[in-house]
Amino acid sequence: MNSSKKTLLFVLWSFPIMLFSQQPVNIIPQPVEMKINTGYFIIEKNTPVIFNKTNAELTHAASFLKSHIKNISGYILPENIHGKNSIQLIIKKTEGIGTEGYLLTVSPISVDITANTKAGIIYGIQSLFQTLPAIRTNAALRVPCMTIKDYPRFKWRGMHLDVSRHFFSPDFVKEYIDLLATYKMNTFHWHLTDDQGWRIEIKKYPKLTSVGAWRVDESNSMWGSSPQAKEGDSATYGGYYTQEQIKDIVKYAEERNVTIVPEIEMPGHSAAAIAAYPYLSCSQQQQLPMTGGNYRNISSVYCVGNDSVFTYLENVLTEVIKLFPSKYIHLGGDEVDKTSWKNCAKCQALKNRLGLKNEDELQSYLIKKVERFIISKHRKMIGWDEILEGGLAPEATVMSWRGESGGIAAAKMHHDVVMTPGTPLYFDHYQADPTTEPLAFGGFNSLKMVYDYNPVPKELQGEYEQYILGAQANLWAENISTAEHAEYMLLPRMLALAETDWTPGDKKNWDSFNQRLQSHFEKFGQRGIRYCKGNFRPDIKPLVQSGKLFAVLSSEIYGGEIYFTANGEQPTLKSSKYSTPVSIDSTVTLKAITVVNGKMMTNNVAQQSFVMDKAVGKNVVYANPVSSKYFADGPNTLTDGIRGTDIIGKYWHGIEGKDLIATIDLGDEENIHTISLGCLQSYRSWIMMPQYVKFEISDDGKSFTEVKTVDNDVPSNTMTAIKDFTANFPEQKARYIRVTAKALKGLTKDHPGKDLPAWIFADEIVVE
Ligand code: TNX
Repeated sequence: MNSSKKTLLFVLWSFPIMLFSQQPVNIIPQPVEMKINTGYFIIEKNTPVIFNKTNAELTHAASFLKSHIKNISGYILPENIHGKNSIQLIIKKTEGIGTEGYLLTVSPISVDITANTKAGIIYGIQSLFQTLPAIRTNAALRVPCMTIKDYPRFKWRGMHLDVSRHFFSPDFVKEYIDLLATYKMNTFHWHLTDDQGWRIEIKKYPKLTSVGAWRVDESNSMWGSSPQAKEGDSATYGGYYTQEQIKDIVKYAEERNVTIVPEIEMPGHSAAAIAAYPYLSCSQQQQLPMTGGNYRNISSVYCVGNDSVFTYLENVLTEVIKLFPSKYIHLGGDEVDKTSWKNCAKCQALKNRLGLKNEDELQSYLIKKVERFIISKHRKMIGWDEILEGGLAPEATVMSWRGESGGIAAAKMHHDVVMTPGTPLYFDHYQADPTTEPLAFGGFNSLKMVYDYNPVPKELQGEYEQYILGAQANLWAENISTAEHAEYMLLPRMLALAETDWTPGDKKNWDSFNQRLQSHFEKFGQRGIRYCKGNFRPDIKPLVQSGKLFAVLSSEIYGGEIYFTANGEQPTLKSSKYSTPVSIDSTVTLKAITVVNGKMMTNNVAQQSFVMDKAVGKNVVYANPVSSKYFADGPNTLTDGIRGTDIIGKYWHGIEGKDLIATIDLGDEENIHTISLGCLQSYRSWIMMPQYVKFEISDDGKSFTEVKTVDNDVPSNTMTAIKDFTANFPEQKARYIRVTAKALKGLTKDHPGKDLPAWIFADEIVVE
């Protein structure tokens, strides 16, 4: 080929790329159908917005569009001037997109957004915004040509905010709502009342805010052990929303198609209300709102046997219902300590009069009675999954937070359900390596865990699926006192939830999401919004394939590579680079780091030990049952060859308040000289070392001989520790091994849960 031909070919090949190379479209949540075409529509200062002015909803949507364009460009777009290029908003009957869906068509001469409702128009506008710069710019506003057909998978796409444990300003609440709306979330669950502060002005009960909204400032203490308020202390820390502010926020949310579901907690989590009006409790004692999580000598539950409590609740709800147009009113109902009812003459008299079996039925009586009131006001009641206990109110919607089981039970009873299980949807839990993160409530819910969540559990697929309204994440604020920290816990996990709630399951793709996310990070950065950069610690997971054990290493970070060692040394950039599962043939500890662009992302190394010993694969029998909440991989977790790490929800067997007594049958008599049991201490999660561990052996499984007892030497105030209790002894023959980890009598007196049962967490039993 001569050189001029070569040049010509080069020009032909590269020409379309130069002309038509598109800026990428990184919409989150991923639209149902999207096709990117060549070319752009350019929004200029005189680009008109065309819509039917007689339609108030379209008029609102148009001003929403115009005000954002003005913010980023300074342009004040004209309305309804017919020129060559325009942006059109059209509400008309359109098949296949439902009530919240939209069609967005961008060509070089027009942007058309079509929907059945204002909600759809707003979502079309949000998708359009995501293609534009996030902050004031002099650059051209170029929108890539494309066609989108889009609608949500679920109708409840929720995000919660606890404003009681810490108060957040009205401006921040608006910013929060704005973030929800950007990602097409449509429900804001506003947790307005709790033990540590009542946050909504109620005209009939002014003390709810003059007293209940203010607590003694203990912000320098740990939440769980903060000193309680004493009579005479001055309560200066807090705040509340006036009814005028609430109306303004409701309107702001409505403009963005966000419904605010207010939560007024009852009968528990009500210490602040009781501080304002002591007659509401059984004891009727004076108190101040709680300063933290120490419930000693505090009344936090309304008296159910007192009629004036119901009058109060109805009066409060009447004002709440006037302020919030939401179909749903959240009544709380969680974590009710019913002891005060057991000791209260009025509550017991009511129980006997109604012939109720227990205090759970008293709670159910209260919730059902208040539900009737809510229904009489043409609203619907929603509550936490404890409202199932003692009988579910007839039309209640259930918010399943203690895992999915409450939600599954409710759906099977034909009740609507919102899924919000602690794992992975509690955004007050850690999202990255706890040693490098701000203090969180505990737990671990990474971005990918949120992304991978499916709101429809296996048990409900098919017939019961229709009862799942959607998924919601909760942001409890015990440890979150600033707007920046709240944003940090929210972002980017809410974006993963938004895609889970909106995009059909088969259209979700983690790698694509992770890649699209990068441009949202850039925009957060430009806007000064704090977000978490993610979990840099690699994940190490066992994999058994054809009877062989492997370790699978992965990283959530976009572009992350993993380097690892298997010889105990700290991994560096010179260690082995991970590509395929590592075969595990002997006792080994893998250590791994994440590397991005040739840079180690954290000094904190992921570590997982695998053991090969005489107990691996053998059956374990427990004298006291292990908690179903901490059952790890099943009954033989103590002998599965995988050691528990500092991640609590993984690999550990947990037992509350009782001795852990495990017996292993080795199958045959073996020569043994060492037995050990690994235990975890995690002070803030009430997990403590046992008093001691006793090791016994036997050849018949009936009569056992003690070989050694090893005392604990980890101080009770150590926050986190993993300890192997190890017995070395002269070699002996044995077939059965019994290990007893002795429970503490109760949590120690320095602990916020003083005298209450502690947990024992154990993994693994190693026999050599
Ligand atoms: C449980 S979730 C609670 C909240 C706490 C939260 C901390 C629920 C219904 N109750 O009161 O803030 O755990 O994660």
